[in-house]
Amino acid sequence: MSETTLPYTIRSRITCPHCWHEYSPEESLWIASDHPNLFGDVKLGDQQMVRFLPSRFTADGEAVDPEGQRTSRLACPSCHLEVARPLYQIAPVFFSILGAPASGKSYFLASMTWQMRQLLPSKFGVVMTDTDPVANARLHEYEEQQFLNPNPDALVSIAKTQLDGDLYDRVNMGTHVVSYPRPFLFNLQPMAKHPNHEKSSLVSRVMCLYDNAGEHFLPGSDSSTAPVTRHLALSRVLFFLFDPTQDARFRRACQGKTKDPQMQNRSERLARESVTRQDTILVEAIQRVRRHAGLREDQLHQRPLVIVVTKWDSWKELLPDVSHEPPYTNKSSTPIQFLDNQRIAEVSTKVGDLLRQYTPEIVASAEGFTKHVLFVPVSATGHPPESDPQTGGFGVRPRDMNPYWVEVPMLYALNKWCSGLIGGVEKTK
Ligand SMILES: Nc1nc2c(ncn2[C@@H]2O[C@H](COP(=O)(O)OP(=O)(O)OP(=O)(O)O)[C@@H](O)[C@H]2O)c(=O)[nH]1
Ligand SMILES: [Mg+2]
Ligand SMILES: [Zn+2]
Repeated sequence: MSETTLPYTIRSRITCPHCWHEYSPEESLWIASDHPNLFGDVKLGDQQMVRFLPSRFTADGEAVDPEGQRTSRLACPSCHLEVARPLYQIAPVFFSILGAPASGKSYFLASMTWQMRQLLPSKFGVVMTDTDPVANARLHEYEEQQFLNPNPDALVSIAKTQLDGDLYDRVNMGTHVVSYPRPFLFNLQPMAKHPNHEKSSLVSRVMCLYDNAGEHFLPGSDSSTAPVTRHLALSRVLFFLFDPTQDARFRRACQGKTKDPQMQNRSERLARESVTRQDTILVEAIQRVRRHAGLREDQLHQRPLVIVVTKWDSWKELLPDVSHEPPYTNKSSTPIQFLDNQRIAEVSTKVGDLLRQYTPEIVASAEGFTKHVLFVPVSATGHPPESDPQTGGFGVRPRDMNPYWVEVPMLYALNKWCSGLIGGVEKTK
């Protein structure tokens, strides 16, 4: 494939968002049209169209498949999974979201993407679109259930993320089958009112996120046949979700100060297990990153780590003077808003001090890993869950959904470590 076969500037290196293989665009495979003779791919099985290296192209840059039909869909030469076209034009940025089972990762993702879709165009002059709507379908389901539900009084819940199944793609590598987690992909591009609109090709990004099951971060659970957390190696920023409701010390401190059933006393055995678990997960993730980066145990990493403290609604009484008003501010001369970084830093200091008091081991592990640690409290629901008598689990009613600060960790990461899209103000007072 030469540059003239596609109607836009092509990046010289592409990173596959499924298997993280890096390749040059001319190595790409193409996905055959839906001709019945072309069903079946060696790596992906009978239900998928064959992947091929074309020898013929149409005048407008599409490939011609072995049955003479045109196709524009591209695939990774290593795993054969489809690589959406914007990844050939726009630089990707990978973010990893990690945390213990039930720490709130899936709710966080759904509320964050929902909030970002509303806020980015209206307040920050950035459009956020699905790079590949099919790949993002699961996240759409979550968002629709929580925020667009025609029955706002129904008790709904996001299912626990499975360790395998339809959130994963299975690829036959010849000697073994590998299971890759499906990425969620979003285009972020400056709008006409954005100061960097003219530099769109430089500052735009494809944001790549993954929803792992908490168990994937336990020692021994990432293998060559299920490389479920290899995105940690590429990740620009790590988001570690810490859940105070799983910590006996936080639960004790919140007694009488919350209505959240997750803060009720759990059995001593459960409490002990989950305390070790959250710390173990952070330490394990840090070790995986160190291994991939070739760092010694005592070397600090340059990579930022955001400790996202989830379920803020359930422990907010521990910091009664921290307001959850959005940390955005205006500059007189521009129509777009900026992050109030001073306020975010002040809140980070307070939340960091709180964690130092109750869970010093989390803070010590984080600060031993990198100089860039930020603590951000978030609430994905803004409301405690209720027990669902039908399932025995927890659910929320869509009418109660009132997330706060849930998009702040990502906006801050984009501002600080992926410059040009989201503006920030360091001193507001
Ligand atoms: N109070 C409160 N509860 C929350 C919030 N976000 C999630 N929860 C509850 O936390 C529980 C677990 O949330 P999930 O998002 O499914 O957790 P997860 O980290 O994806 O868990 P795994 O998929 O098992 O790894 C659910 O029962 C939610 O009701 C929040 O912002 N506030
Ligand atoms: Mg989940
Ligand atoms: Zn691939």
